[in-house]
Amino acid sequence: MFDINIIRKDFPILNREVNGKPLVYLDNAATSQKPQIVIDSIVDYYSTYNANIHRGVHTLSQEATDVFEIARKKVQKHFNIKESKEVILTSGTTHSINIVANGYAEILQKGDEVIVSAMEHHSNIVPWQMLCERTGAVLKVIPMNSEGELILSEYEKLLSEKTKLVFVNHVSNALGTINPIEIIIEKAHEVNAAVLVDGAQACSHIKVDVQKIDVDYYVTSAHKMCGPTGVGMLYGKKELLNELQPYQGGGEMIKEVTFEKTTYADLPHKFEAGTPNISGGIAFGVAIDYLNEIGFDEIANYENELIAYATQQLLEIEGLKIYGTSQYKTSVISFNIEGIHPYDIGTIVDKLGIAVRTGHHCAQPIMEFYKIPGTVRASFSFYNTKEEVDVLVNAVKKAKMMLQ
Ligand code: C6P
Repeated sequence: MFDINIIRKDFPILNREVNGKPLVYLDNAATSQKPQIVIDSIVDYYSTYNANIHRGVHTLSQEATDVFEIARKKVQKHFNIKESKEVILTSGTTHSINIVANGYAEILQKGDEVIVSAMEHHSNIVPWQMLCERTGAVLKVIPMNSEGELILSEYEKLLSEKTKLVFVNHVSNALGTINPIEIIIEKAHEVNAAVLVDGAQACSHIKVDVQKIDVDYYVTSAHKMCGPTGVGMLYGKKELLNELQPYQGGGEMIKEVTFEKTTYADLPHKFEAGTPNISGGIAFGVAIDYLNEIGFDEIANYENELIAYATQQLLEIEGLKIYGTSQYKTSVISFNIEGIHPYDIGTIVDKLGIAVRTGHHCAQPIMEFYKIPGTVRASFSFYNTKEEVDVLVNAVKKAKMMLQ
C-alpha cells in the first residue's frame, strides 16, 4: 500500500522550514532526499565497522568488505546484471561516462563516427567531444522536435558501418522526456555499434533491466535514487569492459606491479583504483532496497498523477509555457513565463520555501534549441504531494504578479 503520509515520515529533511515556511522540495532531478534508513547505514558504518576494504585480514576490514560486496550484489540484482563483475562502483554518472569514453581512446580510429542526442546533459557530451579530439572520430547529433522528442527517422539516417558508439540519456534532465532506448539500441546493434545509456534521471522512476534492453553500457548516480552523493554505477557487458583500458591507475586495480610493467586486475577492480566511497556504496544498496520496498509501479503511478495535476494547474497561469511536452515523460516540468527571467521566479519561490532549479540545467544545447536562456524546473518525487503542487502554483502566480 502506497501511503504518502507514512513515506514522508521516512525523510527527516521534509520536516524543516526554509525562510519561515515548510520546505517544498521540488529539485529532485538535481538530487533526491534521503530516507532515515540510508542516513543510518552511513552512521552505522562509521560507528561500528569503519575499515578499508579488500585489503585487510582483520575483522573490521572483512566485515566492511562483505557489506560493500553485498551492496554490489544488490545493484546487480536490481538492474538484472548477469555477473557482479560487470558492476563497477564509481563516483557517479559523470565518472562512469568518463571511464568508457577514455577506454575508447585506444579503440576509435580517425574517421569513425559516434552519435549523441540533442538533449544530453553536458556529462554525456563533453567526454565524447574530448574523445573525438583525441582520436579524430566524428560526432553526429540526433535532432529533436519541439515537443522535446528525438527524431528517430533522422537517427536512422545517421547510422552506418562507420558508427562505433551511440550515447543517449534514458530520460532528459531538462525536459523529462523518456527516450525510446530499446529502439535506439536495436538500430545501433544492426550496424554493430555499442550503446551507452545515461540513466541518471531514469533510475528513480523506472526499474531498468539491462539484459532485457540489451544495452552495452548503462550508467547512473546513487544520489538521484535516495542514495548518497559520490557513488554510482557503470554497468558494461563483460566482453566490452575487458577491451577498455583502465581510466585511472593506482591501488587495488592491479595484478602485479614492477618498474618494468604493470598488469591489471580483473573486473570490476580494474576500474576501481584507490579506496572507494565505502559508506556510499553500502548506502547505495540500502537505497535500492528502500525503493524496491515501496515498489517502482507504485512510484510511477503516484508520480504520473502528480505530474498530470501539476501540468494542468501550471498551464492555467497565463503566459506560462512548458518545455518538454512528450506524452512519455517522468516527473519534470520545465517552464517559463513570458517576459520573466527564470532566475527571478526561482528566487521569489525560494523565499516561500520552495526549492526549484533555474538555468540551463547543464543542458545548454536544449536551451539553444528553444532560444531561451534557461527554464524554471520543478522536478517531483514520490514523497511530494498535491498540496505541495498547490503551494508551487500559488507561489508562481505571486511571482508573476510581482515581476510583470
Ligand atoms: N543532473 C540536474 O540538476 P552526476 O553529477 O555525475 O551525479 O550526474 C550527472 C548527470 C548526468 N546525466 C544526467 C541526465 C543528469 O541529469 C546528471 C545530473 C543534475 O539535472 C545535476 S547537473
